[in-house]
Amino acid sequence: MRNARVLMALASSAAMAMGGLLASAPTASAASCSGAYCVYQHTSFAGAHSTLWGHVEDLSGHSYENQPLISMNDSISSIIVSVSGSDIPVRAYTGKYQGGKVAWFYAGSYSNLSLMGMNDQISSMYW
Ligand SMILES: [Ca+2]
Repeated sequence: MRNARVLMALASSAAMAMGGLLASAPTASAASCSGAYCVYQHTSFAGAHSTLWGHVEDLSGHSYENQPLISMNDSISSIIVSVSGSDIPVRAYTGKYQGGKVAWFYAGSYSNLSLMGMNDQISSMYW
């Protein structure tokens, strides 16, 4: 009985240490995506955002789901592609209807589209 109590105490302090590590890790992010992919107005998954499942052939006709007055066209700066879409990359184009330059996004978090020359340039997306 006494040994069990000691083990319990050790386990809970280990859990607290883990929690502290997770909370302070620089790579930890509160952002998560419940769709096939999510797009964000700003870098680091900030600002207006939308959860998407399929094609958007002309982003100029679409605003962010939580900011109806802000167009998604030429404004997306970060993207999360969820694990559920891991085998199929999301294709993002600088022109509508697959025009212009294209970038492929496999499952993962892309916090700054400037790194691939796509910041504020995406006009259509396919998955
Ligand atoms: Ca932007």
